Amino acid sequence: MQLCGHSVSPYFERVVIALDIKGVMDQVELAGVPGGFKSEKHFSYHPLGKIPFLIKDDGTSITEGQVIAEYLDRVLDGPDLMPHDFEQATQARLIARVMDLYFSEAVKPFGRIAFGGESTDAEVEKAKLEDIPMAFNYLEKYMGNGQRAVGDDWTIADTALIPHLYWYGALQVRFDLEGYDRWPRLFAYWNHVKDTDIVTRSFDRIKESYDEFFGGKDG
Ligand SMILES: N[C@@H](CCC(=O)N[C@@H](CS)C(=O)NCC(=O)O)C(=O)O
Repeated sequence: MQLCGHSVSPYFERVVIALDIKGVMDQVELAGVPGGFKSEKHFSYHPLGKIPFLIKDDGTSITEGQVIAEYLDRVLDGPDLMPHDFEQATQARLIARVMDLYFSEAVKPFGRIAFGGESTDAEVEKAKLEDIPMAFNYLEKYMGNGQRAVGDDWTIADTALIPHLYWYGALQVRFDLEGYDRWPRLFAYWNHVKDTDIVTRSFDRIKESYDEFFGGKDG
């Protein structure tokens, strides 16, 4: 199987984190974007021309980072990242969904500026004072209080959180965004995981990927 995309994308990187936690990095080829980004071949695998996508051995593809991560969790060896307890599994999926739907939407004005685009002052202020705190309030409700996002073991929730929190950290420094202090569970979570090998390796991959694309300017 080929996992296509680049670690600069939080949706791609979460799948790589899943492979790393499961100890199966050697079972999936990290393939960039075959044919080039937005090529005809790219669109043949992903109708929107986005990353990530997974090319299975039969040549068909799966899109959406969360769906790919769940798929690989089921078909590959290693510890299960979807909790067996259904309540915990629901909590894990909720955390991933809050990050994907609300947090990533909230930080968009900063993302545009960081990646060379533009946002109005009003958009930036709203993101800083309303949308990001609201997304974190939502997340806080569903964060666990163990060693990891849900319970004490790595789950699919951690794979969703880690890359998004990398980007929040980068934006926080650049745009003077607030820390996690207002959200005790998120704050404690980050202190538990930020120096783990899983997070360190992920951050190294994201930085390397960013430098590849943007020459190491920021991030
Ligand atoms: N909902 C998708 C989001 C994927 C996504 O937005 N990928 C971005 C990179 S972070 C992309 O490919 N953008 C290029 C484009 O939209 O043209 C997922 O979860 O995989």
